[in-house]
Amino acid sequence: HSERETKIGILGVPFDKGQPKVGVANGPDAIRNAGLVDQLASIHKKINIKDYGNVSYEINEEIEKHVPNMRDYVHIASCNYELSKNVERIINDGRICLTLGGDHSLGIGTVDGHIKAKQENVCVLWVDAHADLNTNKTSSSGNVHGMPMALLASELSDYWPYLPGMDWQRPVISIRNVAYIGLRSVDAYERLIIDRLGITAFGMEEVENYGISTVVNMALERIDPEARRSIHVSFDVDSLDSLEAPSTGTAVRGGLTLREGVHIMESVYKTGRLGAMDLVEVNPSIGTEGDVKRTVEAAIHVIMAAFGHSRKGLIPRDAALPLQT
Ligand code: 4U7
Ligand code: MN
Ligand code: MN
Ligand code: MN
Repeated sequence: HSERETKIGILGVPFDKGQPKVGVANGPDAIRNAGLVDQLASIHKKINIKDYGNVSYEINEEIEKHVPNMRDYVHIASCNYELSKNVERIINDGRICLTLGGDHSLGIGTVDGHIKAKQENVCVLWVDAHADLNTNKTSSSGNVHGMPMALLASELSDYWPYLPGMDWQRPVISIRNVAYIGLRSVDAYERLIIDRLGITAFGMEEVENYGISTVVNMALERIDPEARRSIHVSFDVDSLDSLEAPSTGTAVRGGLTLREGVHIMESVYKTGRLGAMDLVEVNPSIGTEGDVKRTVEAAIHVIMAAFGHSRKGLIPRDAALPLQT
């Protein structure tokens, strides 16, 4: 374990229209204010960080206002359009794009931007309690943060109506290049799709049966068998147990420990192929001050592991043990 040159581009997405609870738009600043940049910089000297600030968007008035059972559709389409362009630019700047959410509907734009930058040579690790695989026909809530994977998957494109203002978004990721880790709250139609399409899904049962280390290795082997693809990790903080990350809108008990979350990202870091990471669904308006602190700290630990922080400690590359003088 030693230092490796790592260029990071941070992008905040203060977006909350993919779900009904207030507060999740403050996720990016809560994570920044807890010292994210300084902590990342402290991993080692070969880390180079640029904070691109927050994405802003204007409502595209051309877009027809309504798609059945997709709440705040116009916001979703307009924000993700800007987001995709930002992610594409950051990756083309030669940086790993770290997107701070915001609710998980932003996964539409981040995965799209990553795919455009890397000419489709991308695989996706979706770490989440939920599958986020609903269409507007199957969703019981109409909340788009439960739909991004279904919008991204090429195998599901026939199950969507025409989506005005979303022509830029090509559902190009084959679901064969996607793996889930952490599932424990899957809707009936989502389960149907997972089974019919044979999607690689490691729920909490598999984490128990095999252990997290084997699970990550199996997941990466399935979605990137030749070890050539750029890896996109979309990390929903609700994948963690609600004792570890209580301040989130759709908490589910019985989830990953922080150690398991950290282990996933350490494994991804070791591949050297992390291309983009989302850390989403931190809601600083939910829970006590202590809950918020705990959740934000958990998010930062997971991010640190993704960018090379080692629990074993790092050997400085060119240094010798200081002599007594
Ligand atoms: B999250 C849900 F019905 N499946 O569609 C839905 F249970 O980004 C929850 O993973 C979605 O937090 C959760 O509304 C979306 C519900
Ligand atoms: Mn999610
Ligand atoms: Mn979730
Ligand atoms: Mn959620």
